[in-house]
Amino acid sequence: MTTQSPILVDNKPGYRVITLNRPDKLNAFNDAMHEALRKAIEDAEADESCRALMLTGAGRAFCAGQDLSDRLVKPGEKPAPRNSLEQYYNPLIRKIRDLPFPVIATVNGVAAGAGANIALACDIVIASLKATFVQSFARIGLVPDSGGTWFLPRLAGDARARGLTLLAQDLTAEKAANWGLIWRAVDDEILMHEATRICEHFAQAPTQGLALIKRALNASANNTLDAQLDLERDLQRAAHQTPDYVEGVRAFMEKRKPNFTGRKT
Ligand code: T3D
Repeated sequence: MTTQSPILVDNKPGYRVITLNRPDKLNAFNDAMHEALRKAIEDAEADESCRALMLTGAGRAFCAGQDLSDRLVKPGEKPAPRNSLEQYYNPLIRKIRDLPFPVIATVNGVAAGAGANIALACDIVIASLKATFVQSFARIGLVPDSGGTWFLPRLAGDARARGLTLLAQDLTAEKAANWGLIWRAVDDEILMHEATRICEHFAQAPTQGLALIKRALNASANNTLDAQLDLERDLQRAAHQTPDYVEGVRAFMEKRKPNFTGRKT
């Protein structure tokens, strides 16, 4: 019997596609999938030619969060203390936010529990109109994790964050887009085409500048306007030193398409 890999990696020119691959479990996370995903992301980060990352799911789901079959407690026993947030989910969310290139969640189907919040942590979220986002935690007595209690109030506002997390109802991709939680909801038939176009765009974009934009946006949630203005000044100075800035201005003046390399020097 062959064991299927919990993560599939497809190296495309200028970007990588990582597919969560436990379709029978709606791509729920077990330790092996966490380890494989961590390695795949580290490999992408170490590859200088990788300028964007797509995260998607195999089969009919994006990801159903933690594999609950690993969490079943026998009658009369107490649940074992779990370290999975510290060990896996929190480093994953931090890594997605900190990667020096855009991360695109291509949400092909249901995204539940940590699966929903991993998608929301990505820079661009494009979803099939068939997809739903489910803060399912309260259905089983848990607290939203993987940044859900941070992202949701900021993306959707406090009232919607409370409704979504406390009622734990399904949110359609269409409503998620209307509420500003995600970038776009599109017909299922064109999802991969549209997501690929985004990745191909990023594969030829001024990557160093995009990394600086990510840093600015990541910091803005906790900064005063004064602090953010100072940060923008510093990041703009760094952007001015990139070859892609020089190329961008030159191409504009020469009325041609820029040829961005994404390189640091
Ligand atoms: O303990 C810690 O480490 C803390 C960390 C927590 C992070 C978390 O993510 S907690 C939240 C865990 N996830 C959930 O609570 C979601 C559970 N799944 C569902 O609520 C539903 O499956 C969905 C809403 C995602 C989809 O519903 P539906 O009706 O489309 O599919 P289904 O029939 O429920 O599921 C299909 C199969 O996938 C089914 O298996 P079967 O009967 O065909 O053999 C189901 O058991 C399996 N599956 C779905 N989600 C999980 C799962 N198996 C294990 N773990 C899952 N999370």
